[in-house]
Amino acid sequence: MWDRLLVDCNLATMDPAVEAAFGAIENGAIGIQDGRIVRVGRRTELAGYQAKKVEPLGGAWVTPGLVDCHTHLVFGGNRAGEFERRLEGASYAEIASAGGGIAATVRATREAPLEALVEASRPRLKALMQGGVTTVEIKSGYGLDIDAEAKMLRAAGLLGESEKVRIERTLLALHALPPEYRDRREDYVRLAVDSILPAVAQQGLASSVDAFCEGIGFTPEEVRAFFAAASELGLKVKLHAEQLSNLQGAALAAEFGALSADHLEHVDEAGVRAMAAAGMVAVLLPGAFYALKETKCPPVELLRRHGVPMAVATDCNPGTSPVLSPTLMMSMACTLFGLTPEEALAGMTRVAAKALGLADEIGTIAVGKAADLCIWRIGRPAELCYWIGLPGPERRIFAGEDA
Ligand code: DI6
Ligand code: FE
Repeated sequence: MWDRLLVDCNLATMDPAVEAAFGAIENGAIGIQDGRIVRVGRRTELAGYQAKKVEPLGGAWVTPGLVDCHTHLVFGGNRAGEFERRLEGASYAEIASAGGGIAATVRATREAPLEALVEASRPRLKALMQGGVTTVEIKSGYGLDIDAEAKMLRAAGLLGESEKVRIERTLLALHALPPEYRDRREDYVRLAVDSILPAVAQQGLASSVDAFCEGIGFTPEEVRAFFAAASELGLKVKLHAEQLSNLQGAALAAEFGALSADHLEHVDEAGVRAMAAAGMVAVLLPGAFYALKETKCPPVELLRRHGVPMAVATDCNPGTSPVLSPTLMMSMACTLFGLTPEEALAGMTRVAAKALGLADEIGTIAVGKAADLCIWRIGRPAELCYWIGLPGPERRIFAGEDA
């Protein structure tokens, strides 16, 4: 006797083993037991089974819960004032030299007590959840010292404990040079590698590390030192690479067996080849592309040709991607980058799960996976990408429970 049996629904399983677009099973059914999917198939194939609760869904579509594999959603304050000034003509550089930009968020994040940081971040997490997200990756990177980076990661952990969502935490110690290290960058990199990283690893506050490899961020050699130390400590690595220029970050990440390289507007074929050989995911972030009014798209055709799977994420952050809607990112991935709706939905489910190293656990509707599901009142899966500003699923199921 199962806990739940969902019937009278269509399934976009996103399972490659199901040979149809979107892994679709029309007139399907899902059996759920102890928070896991125990059976998936056509209604007729599940006819003999019983459950405590049999739930007809009136012809709705069921997808895997959405996975947002790249966010910076824990931070203090916000930068709406800077947004207004930029619209009035102020440049990003002017704002930064007046103490704004990332430095402003670092100040606000350091000042906020842990509880205040949790509560400031909760509405953003709730918005993503209402949009259909059941797993979120959250990065640090606005603390930039041991205590404040640990505080950010603790805040992310507390959010995960108090909301029906899975949280994966990433230490992004090499995000920006903190103001007090302006003329001492080597000292800051040493602090990140020798102090912040081991402290975070020892307290189990993150499962992976990330860095911003860019002219305005950190050099490949600085990133290499950080990745080498992180790998020694058993942490997975991923990288903000080739967003504004090509520093061969994707290839560097590949050397460390990275989970993903993210942004990638400026990646070249050598970088894509290295990613393919290392089995990495390309995480595409159309919110930042849009907000920065970028014109160079990530090389989607090249990624396809080399078989590099593409994830799509919000990059939710206060500066370059103040995005609160996962389905809007799927829409933009199609319209701005040329993904198919099936690629975009895979990018926020199966491929995003792979980008987090959780492909065995979440990301498709398949036997053995966590029962993280979204129920959408739509006529076909492409509607998830077609509507601009879709409010979210009618219902969300997290670990087998309504959420
Ligand atoms: N990529 C970006 O564009 C930013 N961080 C990053 O890794 C900007 C974050 C911010 O402005 O707060
Ligand atoms: Fe980012």
